[in-house]
Amino acid sequence: MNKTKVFLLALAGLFAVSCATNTVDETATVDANAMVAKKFVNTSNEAVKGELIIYVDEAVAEQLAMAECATRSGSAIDAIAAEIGATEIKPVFNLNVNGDVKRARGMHRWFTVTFPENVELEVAAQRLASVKEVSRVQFATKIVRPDATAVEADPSQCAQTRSDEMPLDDPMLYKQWHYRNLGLQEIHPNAKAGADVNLFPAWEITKGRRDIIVAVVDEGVCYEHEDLVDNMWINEAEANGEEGVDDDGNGYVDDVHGYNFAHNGRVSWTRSKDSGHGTHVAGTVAAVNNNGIGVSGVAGGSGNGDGVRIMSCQILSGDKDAGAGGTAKAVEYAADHGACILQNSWGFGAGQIANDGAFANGSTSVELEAFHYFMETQNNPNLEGGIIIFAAGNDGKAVAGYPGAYNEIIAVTAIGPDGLPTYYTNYDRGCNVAATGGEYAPTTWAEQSCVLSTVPTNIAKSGYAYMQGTSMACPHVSGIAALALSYAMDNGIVLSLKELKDIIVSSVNNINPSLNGFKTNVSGGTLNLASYNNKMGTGLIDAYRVLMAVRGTKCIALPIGEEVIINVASYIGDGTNDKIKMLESEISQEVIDALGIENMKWMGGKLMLTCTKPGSALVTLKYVAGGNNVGGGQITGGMETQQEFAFVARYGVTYDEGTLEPNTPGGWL
Ligand SMILES: [Ca+2]
Ligand SMILES: [Ca+2]
Ligand SMILES: [Ca+2]
Repeated sequence: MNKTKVFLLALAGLFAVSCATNTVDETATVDANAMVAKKFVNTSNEAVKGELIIYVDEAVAEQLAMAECATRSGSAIDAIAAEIGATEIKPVFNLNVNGDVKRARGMHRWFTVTFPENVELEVAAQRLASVKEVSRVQFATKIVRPDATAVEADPSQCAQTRSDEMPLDDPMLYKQWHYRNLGLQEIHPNAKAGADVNLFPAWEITKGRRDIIVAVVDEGVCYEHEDLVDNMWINEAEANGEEGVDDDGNGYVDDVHGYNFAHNGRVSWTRSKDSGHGTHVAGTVAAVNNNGIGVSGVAGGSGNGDGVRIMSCQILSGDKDAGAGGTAKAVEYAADHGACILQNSWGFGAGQIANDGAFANGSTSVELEAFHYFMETQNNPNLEGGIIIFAAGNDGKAVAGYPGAYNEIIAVTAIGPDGLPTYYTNYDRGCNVAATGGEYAPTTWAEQSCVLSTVPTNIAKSGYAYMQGTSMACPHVSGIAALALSYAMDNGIVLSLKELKDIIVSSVNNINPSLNGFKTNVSGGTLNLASYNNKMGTGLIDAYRVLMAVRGTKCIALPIGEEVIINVASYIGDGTNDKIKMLESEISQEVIDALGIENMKWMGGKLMLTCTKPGSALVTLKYVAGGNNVGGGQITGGMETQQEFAFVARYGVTYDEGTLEPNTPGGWL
């Protein structure tokens, strides 16, 4: 996550500067200055010099688009453009692709104005804002690099040394505790079984689909990486075209696997200051599965060319970033070229944008314009729109950074292998759901407790490394969103964007019961866990529950090591219907093994059992609906019926001390 200080809407500062120059009609000038100040989308804090973004009215947009010279468009802007020495005024968005739709949305009204860097930025902004036809002025805030350190994973150290059966043959999968956590001390002294995204049972249902494209907005993705190359999105016209030529006429030269919006060229990952961050994130979403090498990706397929595809929308490159306009174009590119999931492990500093109003209060930024375009573009027949997922940020603050904090975007917090909040994660306001982001083990700083994924070989010779951060938690959720969509496609289910978001934030396991006392963090400090209670989003995302929600199967959460009673009536209707009586149903050995079920018995139409380990399984429960006399083989008026349920056993599940029934969390189902 970057730590940019941006977007603070401190209009008062600009206002004061303007007033000081005021000599004639004070009231009129103050009013005019107030009008000008209202046009600013953000402040000049951390802004790039020599560049501003403006939003103009229809007529000026036409004139600027036609103009060959920045200062001679025949529009109201010419005089100011000449005054600030503007060298270029270019539309932000690419109207060559999907132009009619973009014009209807007003996207053609955004322009990037370029002028000499020695021109005072605030003065240039004030001058442009003084033009009546300019309704918004945005500073191009610098995006600071995510502060990511990759620690090389040595494949020989990562080879499987235990005898557990793994679902895929990727040799390093067994070190990816973030997918399936067995609670091993070799990973982390306080590792907790089941503190994971419950991926293995989800993989029994789907591992991805080729026709789903996930755009990674980040550093460049190393598309040559041995464990990513087969899951890269390919722009066929460019792949089979000529170098240096825009073969598909989309306005971008040689955009074979995406585009570098920071350096305007090919996707890259070898400049100094490149950290491997984009490649790491991409590997979590869709490293190639079951290919006998490296790691596994959440939606990386089964080894039969069926992984989801990664598109690299590069906004960070060496010491450059794409700025506000370039970032907006990167998001636009994703929407224009088929992506339906937008993976974003970047953002602005927590608390620097106060709230949704400050982010989008009638002065929508150019990035938000692009986000809305992405969300409202349908690229997949089974998802009505595009889903945007962001890291919540690593400031350790009780608020997510924007854009993730925005209400239409999912912001992901991070837990460690101990199932507890990490020392760095943001939490509380604006945070929606938690995932595994890893955290160095206290005192030992052992890296195995971070997230293991792919990096370019110029970052780590082996091509694999550990990193920690909400940046690493976020792609777990993007990958799970891809699995949800894969499963929806397999079953002909069409999801609205809201339905998919609802499924993701409600298919979670509760982490609150563990949030008491203190946790020693890696640098010897302590976290007061109670301050995270109910604030890590809805809970820890569970890939299996997500798929069950897509399928429409109810989940029954079961605690571990506690005797509980399952009464099917609690899960039907409003849960209080005494005309539903459970019949003895077959619980297969497979289910018993998956959850380590002990002491199972049927008593009075209820099922009593104890789970001894984390696990997930499907169970069909039979019951009599509407019967008022069940027993002794006699049923009066009842209809024998059955329903499929998913049992999910996890630590921290609570139950009613009186009835011994597990508490049923509300939510999507
Ligand atoms: Ca092209
Ligand atoms: Ca080309
Ligand atoms: Ca692999």
